[in-house]
Amino acid sequence: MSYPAKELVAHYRLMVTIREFEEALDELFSKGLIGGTSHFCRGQEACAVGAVAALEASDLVTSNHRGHGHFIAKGAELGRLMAELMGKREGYSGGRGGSQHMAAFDIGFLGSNGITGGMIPVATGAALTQKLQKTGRVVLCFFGDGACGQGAFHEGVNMGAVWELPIVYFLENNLYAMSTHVVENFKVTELAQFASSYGMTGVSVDGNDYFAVREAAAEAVAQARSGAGPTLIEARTYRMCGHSKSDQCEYRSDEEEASWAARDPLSVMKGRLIADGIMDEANAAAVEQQAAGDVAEAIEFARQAAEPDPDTVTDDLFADL
Ligand SMILES: Cc1ncc(C[n+]2csc(CCOP(=O)(O)OP(=O)(O)O)c2C)c(N)n1
Ligand SMILES: [Mg+2]
Repeated sequence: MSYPAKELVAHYRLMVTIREFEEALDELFSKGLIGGTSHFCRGQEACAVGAVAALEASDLVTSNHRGHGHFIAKGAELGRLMAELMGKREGYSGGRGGSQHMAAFDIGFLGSNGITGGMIPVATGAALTQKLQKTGRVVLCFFGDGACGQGAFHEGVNMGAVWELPIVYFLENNLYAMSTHVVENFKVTELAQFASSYGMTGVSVDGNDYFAVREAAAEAVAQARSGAGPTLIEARTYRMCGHSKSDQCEYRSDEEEASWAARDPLSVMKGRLIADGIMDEANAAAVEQQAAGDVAEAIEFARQAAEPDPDTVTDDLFADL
């Protein structure tokens, strides 16, 4: 499958933007400008950008705790995303949700969620809505290997398969759920095998290769939209960072980390675009500079943004105080 050159360069820029955004975030944490914790998707950018590339703009995405990349790929405004992380009023959740609790229904981003596997039933319900209301929209549901150990995964995908819902279950198998290796969590070696238990299509792809991800996602999206039901895509990837801010990765070997760093999805994409004559080193450097500029602008926007009004502290609460 060939794609327009302009689009591929734009998607490379998006992948670099995700990387730059989280690198900037790391620095803001160290300066104390952002508190709490956060889960970075460094190394998994091809999953987010490649899979979302297979969607129409009106399609829907659900995310998990490692969601900055998914949200940026779906069209998040970087400034509002950064403002959310800084707890500002202009943030996507008014500064109340932070990294793991952001949504933007207007661009079809139904939300990130800190509960492992928690969005799988939500995404399945959203897909049921699309089917009943005949909207023609597809739901793309991102989650990790750890989520496959949750009942919510098995109940959700079974329901999606039985009702032939317009949904793509996108599993980012980055080999670890916190410090637990995937072989300690599951007897099956290819997590895409779970699909056969539920009578649905299952495929395993190189999650560090934008093109492999996009092709698998495009097929799955077409199947879902045609009414032929869901696909479970297992994208094999690696988080090139700790699980969260406090993780020093002592459970992984230097050799393992180095072997995945050699297959960094940004380098893979850049190498492919240069080999195909779509970009040269100078174009790549310009794109990288643009991405860094976008992130710097977002930080400035967020720093200038207003703090939430203390009088609104009880707004949007369901419980009466
Ligand atoms: C129901 C639930 N159990 C445990 C946790 C603690 N927890 C947070 S992230 C995580 C691991 C998730 O692993 P995976 O799904 O593979 O995603 P990854 O972090 O690798 O992207 C766990 C166990 C949680 N957030 N929710
Ligand atoms: Mg994982």
